[in-house]
Amino acid sequence: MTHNFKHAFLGFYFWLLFCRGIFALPRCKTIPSDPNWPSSTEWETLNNTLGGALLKPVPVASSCWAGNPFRSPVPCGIVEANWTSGFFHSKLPESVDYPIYANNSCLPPGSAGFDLTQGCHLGGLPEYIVIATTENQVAHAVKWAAERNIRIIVKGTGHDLNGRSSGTFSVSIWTRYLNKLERNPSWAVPNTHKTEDVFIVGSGQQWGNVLQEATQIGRVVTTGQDPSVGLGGYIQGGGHGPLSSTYGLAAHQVLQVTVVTTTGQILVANDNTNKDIFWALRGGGGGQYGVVTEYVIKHYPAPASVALGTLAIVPQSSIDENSNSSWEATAALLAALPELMDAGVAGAGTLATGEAAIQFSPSLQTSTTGIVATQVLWAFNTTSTGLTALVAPLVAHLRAQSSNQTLSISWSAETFANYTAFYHAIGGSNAAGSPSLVSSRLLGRAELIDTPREEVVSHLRTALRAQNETAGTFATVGLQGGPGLQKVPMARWGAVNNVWRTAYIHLITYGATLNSSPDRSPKQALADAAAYMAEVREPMWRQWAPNTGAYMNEANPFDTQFKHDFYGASYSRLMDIKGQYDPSRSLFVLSGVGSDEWDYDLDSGKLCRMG
Ligand SMILES: Cc1cc2nc3c(=O)[nH]c(=O)nc-3n(C[C@H](O)[C@H](O)[C@H](O)COP(=O)(O)OP(=O)(O)OC[C@H]3O[C@@H](n4cnc5c(N)ncnc54)[C@H](O)[C@@H]3O)c2cc1C
Ligand SMILES: *[C@@H]1O[C@H](CO)[C@@H](O)[C@H](O)[C@H]1NC(C)=O
Ligand SMILES: *[C@@H]1O[C@H](CO)[C@@H](O)[C@H](O)[C@H]1NC(C)=O
Ligand SMILES: *[C@@H]1O[C@H](CO)[C@@H](O)[C@H](O)[C@H]1NC(C)=O
Ligand SMILES: *[C@@H]1O[C@H](CO)[C@@H](O)[C@H](O)[C@H]1NC(C)=O
Ligand SMILES: *[C@@H]1O[C@H](CO)[C@@H](O)[C@H](O)[C@H]1NC(C)=O
Ligand SMILES: *[C@@H]1O[C@H](CO)[C@@H](O)[C@H](O)[C@H]1NC(C)=O
Ligand SMILES: *[C@@H]1O[C@H](CO)[C@@H](O)[C@H](O)[C@H]1NC(C)=O
Ligand SMILES: CC(=O)N[C@H]1CO[C@H](CO)[C@@H](O)[C@@H]1O
Repeated sequence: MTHNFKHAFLGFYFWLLFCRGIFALPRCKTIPSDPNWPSSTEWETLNNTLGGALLKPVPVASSCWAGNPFRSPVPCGIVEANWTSGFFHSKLPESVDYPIYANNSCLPPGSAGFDLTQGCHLGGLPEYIVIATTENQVAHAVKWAAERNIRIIVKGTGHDLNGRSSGTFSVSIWTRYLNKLERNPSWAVPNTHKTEDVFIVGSGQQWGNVLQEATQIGRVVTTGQDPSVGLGGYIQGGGHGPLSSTYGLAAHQVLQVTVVTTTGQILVANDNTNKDIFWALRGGGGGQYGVVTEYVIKHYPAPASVALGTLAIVPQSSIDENSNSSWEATAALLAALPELMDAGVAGAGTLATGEAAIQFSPSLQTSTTGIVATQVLWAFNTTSTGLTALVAPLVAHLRAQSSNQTLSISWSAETFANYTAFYHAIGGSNAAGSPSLVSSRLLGRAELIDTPREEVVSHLRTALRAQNETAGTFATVGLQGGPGLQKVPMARWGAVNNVWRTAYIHLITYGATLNSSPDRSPKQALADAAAYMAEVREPMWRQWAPNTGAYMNEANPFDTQFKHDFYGASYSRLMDIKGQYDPSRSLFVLSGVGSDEWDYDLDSGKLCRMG
């Protein structure tokens, strides 16, 4: 009896194991301390199959640490001097712009988050990196890793604001040398008898190179504002820039994608074939469905000239009346933007408070309790005179509102003879290396114009609040939606969150303090900043703009409503596609589809299913 019972029990136990093995995925991704982590011989075999393209990461800042534990060949002084340059990190296989998401694992002295007690480890960096040059290599590597239950990440430039191109205990596919850049003036458009003049571009290319190639033949492409931004994750998240309000987002320009899935398939996806993953890769988020190797993209005629101007609103002093007046004027400015955009104006601006305002407005002598707005505006195929004529009524309106000299309102404009000179002038800082956690929202007419002005002012005050009130903070005002998006045909829309269709402004706010310290690990520091955003910013957006969402590439990855905010109506179809093409769930990113089923613990480095 006892014997039989024991037997039955064992049988049940083995049945359970059997079920887990066959039907259920393992709870956690395999890590080096697990017995089933591949042996060094197996990694060597993989390396041989990949033609020697497998790299054990060498944290570049290792040279700054006693004994240079990883033997970094780059002298520490060079690392220190370049740490805040996005171009620098993009050239390195392991490095990312926002190292807090890689657990600040090996930082140079003086950099944000540096902590002598933390030392230099692989830590949050990948275990191995594939320096990919061919699709077959990528296919072999990802299938190999997925079969061994090892986490896979994809790094192009490493610019990601939300750490989505880094990951502990992972194999990283580095796309930098998938750098094809060709024009095909008669590319056969699938499903039609037509041809189109296109660029065929490797996913690891950076926009500056593509634009340079385009402008040489009198054409332009839908880049980001900085030349260092890569195609890979930028396109998959949507991709806005100086031309998006004219032609739509970068995802809308894609006619074909070549993608390698974690099952080892190399797929060509377009309007005719593999339509579901083609749809997902246009706006459904980077690093989630497969490794894109190549894009076929549209290009457009270069404008004959570009007008560029700056409208600045600066409170004359910190007295209450001036301060209030600056908030009201800023709300009036935002309300005027949709009309201007419909008339062909785009741009990018900043709003700043506290001490931060001084940085943005040299004319401001002291910190302000008001807000400083610096709105850069541009328009194509026109001159400074043409742009000034469009902006003049707004400038006059703002000046009339401030008749008691509460504000200084200035406007100046110039004309650029060509797109290259304009792009150079607006080119951002390509900045990297400092921790930040943003919270953002897409705003349209309903939020900017139809919402009562005093409510907009109140939301703006919340949007520009800072955890450190003295330091203040800033926000960026991107005129990146508007008419160009409204004109995109549905066939070209892809999985981009459809709230972009009615959005005009992409407002990104900062202001959460994000400082790791010897007693606050990066995980805890991120959690603290996320808590501030969850308490102050996110509820404000939900009140002001409940029906819109956020641009996932520049948004709060800890937003608890990321499904609604980042993906909107596309979410459930994206879940299906993710399940189909990445059945082993090897590709995890923060706030990716299905990411709420997983817990990525930066302290332990473990990536495990919840529950
Ligand atoms: C200085 C700077 C300026 C920026 N300016 C703009 C701007 O003007 N407009 C805008 O829209 N955004 C801008 N961004 C945000 C930008 O969209 C994101 O940083 C985006 O993640 C960049 O993509 P990437 O491929 O260059 O970066 P990466 O960090 O390399 O990748 C980002 C994400 O995409 C995935 N990914 C990358 N390549 C591939 C691939 N080939 N296949 C599959 N997944 C891939 C990665 O796994 C990761 O999840 C800017 C960022 C910075 C740092
Ligand atoms: C892979 O092989 C190349 C070429 O033989 C070698 O340089 C490299 O160090 C190897 N990578 C690893 C991780 O051993
Ligand atoms: C991350 O950093 C913390 C210290 O800030 C450390 O305790 C932890 O072990 C690190 N985790 C990994 C995976 O490197
Ligand atoms: C600018 O004008 C050129 C013709 O000179 C035209 O081809 C192009 O489409 C125009 N661009 C924009 C953005 O209006
Ligand atoms: C400024 O605005 C605040 C908040 O709305 C209000 O309490 C205060 O009375 C205003 N001050 C002046 C001088 O208008
Ligand atoms: C200007 O100041 C006067 C006197 O203080 C006040 O009555 C008036 O309302 C102010 N006007 C504006 C536009 O603030
Ligand atoms: C573009 O304009 C700049 C500045 O006016 C000029 O130096 C440059 O030669 C121009 N480039 C082309 C290709 O016309
Ligand atoms: C707040 O910011 C000010 C000004 O930048 C700085 O001097 C101060 O140390 C900061 N306070 C905290 C608590 O970080
Ligand atoms: C690789 C890289 O970006 N190097 C730069 C580092 O900084 C020095 C000095 O500022 C530059 O000269 C290098 O080009």
